[in-house]
Amino acid sequence: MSSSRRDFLKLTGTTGIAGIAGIAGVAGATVVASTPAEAAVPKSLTDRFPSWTDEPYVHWAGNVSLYSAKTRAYLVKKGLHFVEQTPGSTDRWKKVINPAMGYFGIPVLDLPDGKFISDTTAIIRYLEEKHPEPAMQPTDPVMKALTWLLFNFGTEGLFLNAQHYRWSFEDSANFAALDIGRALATPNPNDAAAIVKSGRNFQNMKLARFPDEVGITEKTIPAIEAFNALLFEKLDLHFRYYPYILGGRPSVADAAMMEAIHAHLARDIHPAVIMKKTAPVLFRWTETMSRTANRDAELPHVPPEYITSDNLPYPLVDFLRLVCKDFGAQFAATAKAYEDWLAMEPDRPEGATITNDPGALNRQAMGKMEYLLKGVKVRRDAWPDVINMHQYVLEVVEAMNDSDKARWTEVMKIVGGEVFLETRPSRPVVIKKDQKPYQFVLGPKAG
Ligand SMILES: N[C@@H](CCC(=O)N[C@@H](CS)C(=O)NCC(=O)O)C(=O)O
Repeated sequence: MSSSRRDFLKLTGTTGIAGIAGIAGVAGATVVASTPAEAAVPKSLTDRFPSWTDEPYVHWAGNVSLYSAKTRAYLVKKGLHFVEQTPGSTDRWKKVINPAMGYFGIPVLDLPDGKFISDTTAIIRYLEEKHPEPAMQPTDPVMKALTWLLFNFGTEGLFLNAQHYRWSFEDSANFAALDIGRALATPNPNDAAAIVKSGRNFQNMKLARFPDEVGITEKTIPAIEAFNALLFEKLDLHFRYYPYILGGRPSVADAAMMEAIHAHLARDIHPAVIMKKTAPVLFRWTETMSRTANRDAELPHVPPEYITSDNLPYPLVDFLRLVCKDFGAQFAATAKAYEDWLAMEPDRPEGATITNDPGALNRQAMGKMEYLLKGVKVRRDAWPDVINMHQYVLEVVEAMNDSDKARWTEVMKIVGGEVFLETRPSRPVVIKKDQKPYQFVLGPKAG
């Protein structure tokens, strides 16, 4: 059987409705190879819906997956034609993607030419360049820098919130484990026991690693929860006035924030109840971000434009202060861990993998870092992703004229973001996730 990307484009045989009380009925679809002839769409429909004839992007993802929610929200709001597929036991995943990457990691984006890209940031940077319109970032340089800062925050600043609220509560954990089992289901998606077992194995692996790897412990949990309560409160207020984080138009920052806020906090049982009770408008934002229409039903008067940097509304400023304080501390510790890692072996060649644990390449740890979250010390692995994303902020700032630079500095000072002004990695972190070695690697030495 060919392992072409067409293997999974057509699902047939949704049998097993009778099994509705059990898992078998849900997963009765069979994956079959579809040929161009089989995939043909009647002419009457192709005339009305031309995009049906385009080759779609394939988003290898999981509905339950944290990072998949970022790329999915991006694809939806960008208006790109895509289909989503869980890895399961499909040939292309097993025989092509997984061996090429050398580790399991989703999401992955299949391109029409047979190539693929892994990593949410690499995928979004690629698509923004390939499809400049409609842009998912403001043109005003100050707002654009802010967008990439929030992109970094949304991608890595809420990891502890996401994992704590999923795995520390039995109801949430049971729900997620079942969903994960289905996404990974192999070899038989109808085997309920195997699905539950696969999800449970994943859960046990995560729970065993979280205290040391990311610092979720009895001591840090109260701080994570205090931070989460403030996050919900501030975002709920902002979204009463604006449908998106930067105003009347969605951006890559919204997409990144969907990662934790939608995939875990709005879907998992325990945090979803907290969100619906304490931050219902934030919950509505997760729905708005999941559909293609950009105008929000409750906020039709907001023009479809980004907020301008000379007119930042108070709730947004207040939220940015929270980001700068709490993510700022994590960011500063990551930057220090990176410089320490560089200093350990200053002559590493360009292209060297940024890690101190070559066995763990999905999450490349550079060493341990420590920072304070709500006054409590968090000790955890530092990841190069955060430095890579900061470079996109610096790129925008470097291209600014003097008056924009002055404005950016002023805004950052107002919201307590000095650390984002001052931090400049001494060697670039290069994202290389569209070809081997599918890793973050070192860029050249300066000068
Ligand atoms: N930096 C990656 C992280 C992707 C990632 O960690 N994905 C999770 C699923 S949400 C995964 O594949 N985990 C596999 C594992 O932990 O073994 C990205 O932005 O895409």
